[in-house]
Amino acid sequence: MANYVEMWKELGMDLETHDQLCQVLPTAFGDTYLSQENRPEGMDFWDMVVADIHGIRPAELIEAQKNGQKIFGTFCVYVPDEVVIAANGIVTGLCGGSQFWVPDGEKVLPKSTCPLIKASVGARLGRTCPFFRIADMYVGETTCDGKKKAWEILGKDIPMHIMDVPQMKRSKDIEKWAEEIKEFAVVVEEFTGNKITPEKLQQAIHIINEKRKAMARVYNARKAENLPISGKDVLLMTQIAFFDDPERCAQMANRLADELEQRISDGVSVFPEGTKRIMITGTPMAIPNWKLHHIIETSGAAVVCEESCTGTRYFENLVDETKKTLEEQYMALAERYMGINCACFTPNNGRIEDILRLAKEYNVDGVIDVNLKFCCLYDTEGYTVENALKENGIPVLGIETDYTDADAEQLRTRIEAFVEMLG
Ligand code: BJ8
Repeated sequence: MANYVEMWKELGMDLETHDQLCQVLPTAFGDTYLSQENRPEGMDFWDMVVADIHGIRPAELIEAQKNGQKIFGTFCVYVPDEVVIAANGIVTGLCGGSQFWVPDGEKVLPKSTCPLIKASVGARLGRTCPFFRIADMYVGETTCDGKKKAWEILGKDIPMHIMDVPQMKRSKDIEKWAEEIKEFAVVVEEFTGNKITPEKLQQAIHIINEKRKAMARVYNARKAENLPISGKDVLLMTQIAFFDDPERCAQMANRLADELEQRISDGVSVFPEGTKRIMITGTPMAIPNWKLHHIIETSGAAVVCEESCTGTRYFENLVDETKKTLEEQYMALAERYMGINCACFTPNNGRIEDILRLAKEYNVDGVIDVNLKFCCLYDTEGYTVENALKENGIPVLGIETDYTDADAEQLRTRIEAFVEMLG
């Protein structure tokens, strides 16, 4: 990553501390990813992105800024990328997934805040992530209390727009969300200086739908009996999808899906026959949080699906592309985004239905319901999730963890016992 030092300097980054991250990441990636055997060749793209994760894409974004484009940093899958793209803006996901950023977050947040929020705030305030430095505007949302308060702190450091996500999903809530999207569009237009037209929005909707379809193809390949790809590799694709160019993401995911479909017809599997199939449900795993997948896939099981925002919640359901006016398009966006089932909604029966449906579609042997420490929403909903799974005869293991490695051995023992029990 050495070639990018000048760029990082210009971004006002803390180079000394950032250097420490650059030193540990390649080893962590090598141990977790490159140690896998028979990986699909199509993963070479994502390996390349990770190898220069703070270099290649940030450099592209800076180039785009020089050409007058604005970068919007987001933290939640409810924020509609389509609106930003329609105004010739660029979206980059900003959720922090490393313990490295947590201490800087803890300087301003209570320790009893979820690590995702602490890492996200720490990455900005500690000046150790180029993406957080590059974004011209952050877009927050009112999903959980921790995030709401974090936006107030981040908003002192950078322009911040907050979208008010409803707490329920009645028709009036969906209409409210359409209004919120419309207001966001005005903010984006003013910030970028570009008008959003129905044609531009339709084009943006198409681009993001194509990305969703391509990712769904990769996920579909995991439904096969012979698993052509590891869960870890798919997680990496999904994590990078949050900050990559959406058209390139679709192209690369389609290329990977072609290879996986070929592997399925050739009977190629990256796991031995009979490997137990695990679905993960719960809180998102932002890059470089590969901890749980790595433990599961080195404990005799395979992750075949993630019911999370770094999984099916990110790409399932398309936006209706047939709408012709902005009003209709905002409503179509609201309907699609309100179809995401995050634990911040009440009631949230849709999520339970999703989990049971996915367990069947991916033919899972067991479910690991994971909760990031101090996430009250997913922790509480875990009770309903686990009961529903048990009632349907699907073994489930509930886990709470954070970004540290302190509990890795304990988790391994519990997961190994769970996998053995599935046998
Ligand atoms: S749609 S899951 S991306 S809010 S884990 S920060 S909820 S305390 S990340 Fe999320 Fe949007 Fe929901 Fe998905 Fe809060 Fe919980 Fe932390 Fe969370």
